[in-house]
Amino acid sequence: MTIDYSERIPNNVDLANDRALQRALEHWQPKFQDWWGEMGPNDFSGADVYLRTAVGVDAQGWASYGAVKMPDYRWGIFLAEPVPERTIGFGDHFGQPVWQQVPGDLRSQFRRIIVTQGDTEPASVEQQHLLGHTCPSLYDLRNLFQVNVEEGRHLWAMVYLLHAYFGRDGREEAEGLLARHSGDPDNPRILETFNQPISDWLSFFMFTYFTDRDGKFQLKSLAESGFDPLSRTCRFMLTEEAHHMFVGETGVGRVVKRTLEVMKELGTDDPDKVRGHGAIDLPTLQRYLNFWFTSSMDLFGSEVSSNAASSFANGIKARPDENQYADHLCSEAQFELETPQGKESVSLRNAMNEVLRGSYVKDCQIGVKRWNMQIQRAGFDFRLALPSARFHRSIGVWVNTPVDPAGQLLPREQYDRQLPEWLPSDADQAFVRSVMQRIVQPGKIAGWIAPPDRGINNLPVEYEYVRL
Ligand code: BYC
Ligand code: FE
Ligand code: FE
Repeated sequence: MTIDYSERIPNNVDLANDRALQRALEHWQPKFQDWWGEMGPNDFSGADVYLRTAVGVDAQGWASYGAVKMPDYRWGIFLAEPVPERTIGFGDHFGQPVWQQVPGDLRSQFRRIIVTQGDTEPASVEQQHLLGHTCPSLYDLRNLFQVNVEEGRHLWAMVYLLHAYFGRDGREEAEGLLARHSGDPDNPRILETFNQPISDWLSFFMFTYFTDRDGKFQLKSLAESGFDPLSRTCRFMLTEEAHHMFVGETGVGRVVKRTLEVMKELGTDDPDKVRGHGAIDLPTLQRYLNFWFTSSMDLFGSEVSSNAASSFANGIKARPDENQYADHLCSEAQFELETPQGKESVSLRNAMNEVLRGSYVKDCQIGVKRWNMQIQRAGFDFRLALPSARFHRSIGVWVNTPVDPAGQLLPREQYDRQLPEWLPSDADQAFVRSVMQRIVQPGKIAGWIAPPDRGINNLPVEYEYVRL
């Protein structure tokens, strides 16, 4: 089905033929726009931004590019094409046809997961609300806004499901998604990472590398869902997500590149000298990485989780790329878990969060390897590393355990003394903020980051991606 842009809400779900649903969503639309105007990048409402907009849902050529003022962005509802005769690929309903409606007994479980997913999307826009003011280039400013409008669209994706399949409860939850706010002490976002401020661009790049990658893995496991509309929604969201992680990987890579240039020029890796030259030293990058990686690890939930087991059993949420596994029932299998008390064997279904987290960690390694290649080629010994999964955890069996980034148990007082060395200190953050000077001349770039290798959609790097 093609996307209909003549409608008030662009969509490929034939909204025009469901008047009640259309009315309900058109009622929510101005509330979304108000939220965007208040919590989004509202100081840039008048800017022309070179944005991509979805025009189809097939993998090839799904987007069109052009200058758009963000408040006029056409947020819509786009589901990937249905797979004919699709069946449920895991759990107790294995082999049965997928559901086009939510089974009554699974309503609250599905709703909870959809709400949790939906909650992260506007949260990230709120977290990045002021970043535009300190952009290192127009190219980066455009990427920030591209990510922001697409996270707004991901909110639409979940709100569509809530309105279309969950009746009055769903409509209430859709209101809640605009009422909670990142970091609001009275009404915070559901998952902790989404209440952390993102007040500098290094955090933004770490967030899009590590936290959007949690999005990738969660969406992949929901794309396996037995509830077909959820699966199709998530499949299309994944095509958008790839760019967000690209922004993160290349963003960190460009910071590393610039830092190495300065290190070579000065002939030293002394952090103070590197900083004195306006670049961000590698140990500081490592501390930012430690923070965002460990926070994102918590997003997978506890290692042992009855919620995860029942989501798998009930056909709600599988493993990413479920068809790569031989056993789709997992009713007998066990999983060896590492806990502070030693090895423990748990049922595989109960360990599904840990399985997901394991695939995530592997994927995270890829970028770290690339960044380290850059450092190695420049002739320096420093290496970035993902900290151990035990380090600095706020969820699961390792909570409050004094382990260092290498995963070694430490005496509590030594841990407390050393922890500040492993995470961004106030001074680190103040320094990083101090180099974040706004650069908005086309083709110019801030001194702490290298220019990108290429521009957007085959345009040159110096293209005026945002006309302020
Ligand atoms: N912070 O059984 P447990 C994205 C709660 S990112 C706070 O261990 P479960 C994006 C949990 O909710 C992808 N609370 O975990 C990225 C539960 O609470 P209740 C987001 C947490 O339920 C960048 C309790 O602890 N999508 O798209 O198996 C930009 C016990 O939970 C946290 C999803 O997460 C935490 N970190 O799994 C924009 C997919 N962790 O119910 C967007 C949907 C756990 O006892 N969510 N808790 O009050 C899920 O599948 C699951 O809810 C979770 C947790 C994986 C989050
Ligand atoms: Fe998203
Ligand atoms: Fe994203």
